[in-house]
Formats: sequence, structure tokens, C-alpha cells
Amino acid sequence: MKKIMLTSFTLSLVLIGCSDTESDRQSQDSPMNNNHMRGEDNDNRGMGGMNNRGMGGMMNQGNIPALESSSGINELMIPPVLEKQQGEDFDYEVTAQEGSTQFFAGIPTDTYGYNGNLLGPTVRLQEGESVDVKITNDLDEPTTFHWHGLEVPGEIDGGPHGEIQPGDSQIITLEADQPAATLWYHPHVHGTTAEQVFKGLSGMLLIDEAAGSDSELPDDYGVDDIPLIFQDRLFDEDQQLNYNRLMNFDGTLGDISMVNGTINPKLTVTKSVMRFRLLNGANARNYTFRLSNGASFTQIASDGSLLDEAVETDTLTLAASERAEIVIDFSTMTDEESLAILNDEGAELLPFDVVLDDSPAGSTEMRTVDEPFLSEQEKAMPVTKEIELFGMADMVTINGKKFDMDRIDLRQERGVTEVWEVYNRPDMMGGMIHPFHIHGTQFKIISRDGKETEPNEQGLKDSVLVEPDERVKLLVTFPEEGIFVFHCHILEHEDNGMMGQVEVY
Ligand SMILES: [Cu+2]
Repeated sequence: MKKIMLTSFTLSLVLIGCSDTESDRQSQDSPMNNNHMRGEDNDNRGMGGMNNRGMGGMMNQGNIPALESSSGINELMIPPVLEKQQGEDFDYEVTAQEGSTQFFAGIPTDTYGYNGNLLGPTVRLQEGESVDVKITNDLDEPTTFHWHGLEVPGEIDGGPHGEIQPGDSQIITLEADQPAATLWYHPHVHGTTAEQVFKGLSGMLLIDEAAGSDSELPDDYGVDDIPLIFQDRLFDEDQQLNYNRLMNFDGTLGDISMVNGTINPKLTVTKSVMRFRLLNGANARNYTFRLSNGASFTQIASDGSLLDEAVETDTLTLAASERAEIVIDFSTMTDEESLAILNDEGAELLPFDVVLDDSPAGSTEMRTVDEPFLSEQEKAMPVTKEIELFGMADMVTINGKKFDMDRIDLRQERGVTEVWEVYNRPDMMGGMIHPFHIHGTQFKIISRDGKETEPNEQGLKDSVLVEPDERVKLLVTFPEEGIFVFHCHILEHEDNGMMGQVEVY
């Protein structure tokens, strides 16, 4: 209940109406089942029917691994910005490859990365910019390159249809014809998305405001504008990310917290006003962030745009694949105080070392939006697409069906706005949170259980946290044609078929 009081006007929408007690909330907060299967072979992914681990986990919800606090011994890795190619017939090159990373002294862990050993460089586009990107698969297995949140045609969206075979390359054109935002990229090959992300394939994709914008928000990448990719990982006794042994049908959870691929990170803060781009890049874990001194911060952006108005808050929840941009004002926080970003359980995910210099800092001032977030007309539109999320473990479905690449589930005309209603149908055990993601669109949340959109969700979104028994109405427009998937972003649910397809014509 504590949380409900803390989040008086911001994030409470994800809690109110669903959480009666703290334990209730916790059971909804995280995937339920976490039998690690250490040392036991588990190669029955994707099989239908009941599995013991899923059921066992549902009965026994006490084994969600807590994250260990960061010891702060490693400076946070900032992903490098992807550099433009010179003298080539493409602007950027992104290669999925195998690598090796020393997470633990002297022990190499096999990992995957883009253009490197782990994670990928930050791709930066400007509003309105169009670039050619060469994508190459140097892995020994098929992969895809999905530009999460970017409104591109279905052909190059990198969904399950977009497989690139080992050794193959393709040049695609990405156009950033949408507002400035914090997006990301990751593989989306059907059946192995979770494993490929778990091993390290993810990167940030930023759309910057067009030149000439008068924003004073901090925007010096790596200095006062910091990407933060939050992930949890489970290692086996050989310190390997042995997915087949460690995976969990309800989302693979780990006890090791990683930010930008750094274990035990700390960030040295030199500017008094810092902008952080938070990405929940975990396979399944939900994060609720707060500051260790209880101070408030300012949320300025949702998944796909700046918010209509900045929101002061002291807690922020992101489900898997959601993003938010926040600004923290360090000027009132002295270096005597130990300061960190914590999760809900109090684990220190990212300690700060505050050493402010005297140089001028950015501002939290944002442009203000005059029009209401939704017009009366938009609020009154009838529901034309119904989505029902259901199930747990590998018994997950959307509208009673599992994914079939040869089946089109929905059709929608390009440029025509429709209202999707997403319902998370509980089961006998109560059900669990499903983060619902639609490719090829940035939508608006019209309401949650009939209640108006909270200020911190009054921006564009591509993923939405849906509580058990909650009904969320979305205003959805596809600017490009093609076949797009919509799915639960618990990656194991997605791999197990909690996904459908919409054809935009
Ligand atoms: Cu799910």
C-alpha cells in the first residue's frame, strides 16, 4: 500500500484497482515461476501442454530471485554512438556477432553483441532523417533486426518474417518520420528471441530533435544524457549464460543486475541536471525505480515521445521493453549523501558518485502542449479491435490462439485510426502482468479500466503494461503498410506464441 500513497498522481494507475496488499502486488509484479533448472537439461522449449515448472511456479510464488545490490566497483559502460560510414553505399553498419565478455575476473563468458561482444552501439537518427543501414548476421543461427518503436514498413521491421540467415547481409532504409524518442533494437526471430536477447543482443536507438529545436533539456550524450539499459541475468556455475539450462517459461529472471552490460556499476555524475533514458531491457522482470534518498525526479518522456507535460514523481515502473526519460536535479544532493537508483526491493541498481563541475547545466524545462492529450472525439471512438491476453508459462495465448506466421489475425487500413481494447484475462491463480507491444505504431493510451490516462503516460507508447483483469484502450494508427506483429514482451511468452499479426493495407 505504501506505493499507492507515494504515487499519488503519477504511476498509481498500474497499481490501483489491482493491488490489495503488498504480497499481492509482488505476485503480480514479476513472473511467477523461477525454478532455475541449474544443472538440468531443458530442451523442451516451445512444446505445448502443461509443464511442471510453470505449474510449480504458479503455486509457489516466493522464489523470484532478488537482485543483488551493485558494489559500485565498475564505472558504467556507455554504449558508443554508432559512427557513420564514409565512402560506402550505406550510412551505418550493424552486425550481429558472437563475442566473449569478462563479467567475472578472469572468466570469459560467451555473449552476443552488435558490432562487438555485448549489446550494441547507440544508433542516433534525427527527426525526419533517412539513412541506409547494412545489417549483417555473423551468428551461426538466423536472426532478425527489429527497430522497436520505429514506424517503418512491415518489410524492414525485423519481425519474425524478416529472418536474415547466417552470413547474409541486407541494406535497408530507416526513416525517422516521428517525434524524438528513446527507442531500441533487438532480434525478433520466432522461437529464439528470448535466448538471443539474453545472450546480449540489444541496443539503443535514439531519435534526436531536429536541428534548431529550442529545447534546453540535457542532450550531451554520455555526459548529461545517459542511456541506461536495465537487465537481469542468471549465470550457471561456469559463469555462462547457458540459456537452455537457465530459461524459464514465464520469463527468465536472474539475480545479477546489469546496467548497459556492466555488473556492479556506478556512474560518476558531473552535471547538476542529468537526463537518463531508461530502458527495461530484461526478458521479463518489471522494474520500479526510485532514488535512495527518496527525492523526486522529473519524467519527461514515455516510449515514443516527450510527455505532454513533465511529471514530478518519486517512483517509476517499467515493464519489459518500456522506456522513460527522466531528469534528476543533483544540485541539492551533496556528495556526503550516498545516492543510487534502487528497485522496489531496495537493491542498488546504479549508485552515483556525485562530483559536480561548475559548467552550465541543462534544464528540465519542456515545451508545453496546448491541445489536450486526447480530443473528445478520440475519447468517444468505439472499440473496433479486441485483444485478450491469457495464460502463463507456455500456455499463453492471444484471443485464444498461439502465433501462426501464416495466419493474419487482424487487418487495419494504413493511416486510419482505430481503438484497440486489450484485456488481460485472469486465470484461477490470478494471472500475471503482460507488457503488450505493437510493431509499426506509436499509440496513445485512451483509458485504463475506464479511467483517464495518467499524466506520466500522456505521451506516445509502443508497449503498455497490462495488469491482470485490466482493460486498456489504445488509439492505434499505422503510418506504414505491411504485416506487423503484436505480442507480449515477456520474451519467453512471445517465443511460446503469445503473438498475433495485423496486416496494414
Ligand atoms: Cu506475457
